[in-house]
Amino acid sequence: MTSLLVIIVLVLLAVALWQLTKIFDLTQVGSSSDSSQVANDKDNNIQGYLMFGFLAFLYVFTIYGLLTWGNLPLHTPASEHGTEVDRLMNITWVLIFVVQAITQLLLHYFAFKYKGKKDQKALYFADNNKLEALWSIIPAVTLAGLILYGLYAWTNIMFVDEDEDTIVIELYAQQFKWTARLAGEDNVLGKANVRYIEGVNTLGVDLADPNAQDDIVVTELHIPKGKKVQFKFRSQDVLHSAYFPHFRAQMNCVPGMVTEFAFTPTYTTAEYRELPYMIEKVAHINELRAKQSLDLIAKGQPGLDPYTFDYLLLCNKICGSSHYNMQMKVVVDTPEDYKKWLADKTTLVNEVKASLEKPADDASGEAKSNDTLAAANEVAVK
Ligand SMILES: [Cu+2]
Repeated sequence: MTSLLVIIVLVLLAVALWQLTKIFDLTQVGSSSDSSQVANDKDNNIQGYLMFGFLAFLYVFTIYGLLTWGNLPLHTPASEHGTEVDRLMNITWVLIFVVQAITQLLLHYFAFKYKGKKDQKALYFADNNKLEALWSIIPAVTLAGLILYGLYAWTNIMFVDEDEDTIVIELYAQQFKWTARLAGEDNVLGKANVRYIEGVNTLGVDLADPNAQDDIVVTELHIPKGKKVQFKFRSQDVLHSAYFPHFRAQMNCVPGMVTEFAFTPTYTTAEYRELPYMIEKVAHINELRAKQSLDLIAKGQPGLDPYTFDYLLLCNKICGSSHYNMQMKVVVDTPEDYKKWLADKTTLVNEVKASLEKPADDASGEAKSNDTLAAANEVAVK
């Protein structure tokens, strides 16, 4: 509402200003000054120099932006293919930067050089084949090179050797959370379909499928360092996009189909936290949080906890009202820690069994799925 009022006030101010200039023009009628609507040499000169002014603004703002926000892009990639993605990205940036700097200079310089002059006629110039060939071929070859390099990098990244030893994990997207399913000892995921969704079985796994017997469902994802993880994505409702910024990986999650992406993590969470750039970044975030905490405490509210870095899986497709908060913590462990983490996990089949036994003792006879899941976990741990 406030912003609407501000907009209305701004519009009214603009209208008032416009009316005032009109009145001012009317007061000048009959005076000796040049009231012609055609630009004279003086006007053209001013416009010509303004062109240079704008060029200077562009350059100064670009340098300012690089200095102020240049540290914000993602830093060290945490996956094997990440360096390849970053190289492609950096080449593209450098190319764009150089071409932009030169073409803007030429554009503004020529606008100044060929500004209007009294009695000067424009030269009629039909075409120049040499020039046209030059400015068509150079961008075409550059772009083709860039695209071919991109395709080559993409094919390399997406290729998974069938004989390669990988870990298969399903990521299930729904408004607004992620759930992971580990393929278990056989490393094959059991079939799944939305029709099988019932109670604890929130991913719709076909519990009769032999491959599903050892599948494990988790809400916090752990993966081991140095081993290729093959992710298979499904979506329950709308389009989502699985985005692992630190691993330079992103893939759409499409209802009705399975999409894939595989990568090999190269830093454990603990190692990544120790990178000098990350230590500095976390210290800066905590400085800001400490300041904000003081304000909050002064208002009688609880302060903020200090931040520690964690890898995240985010949703990168605007999928609804809580899209911004659709995330899952991803922990990269050493292979030994990964084994330890995996050791006490219960299979989905056992969870379902436990949940079916539970309501029998339950007077109400029906337990909500979350409660059932917790209950099944409890039974399993015992
Ligand atoms: Cu989403």
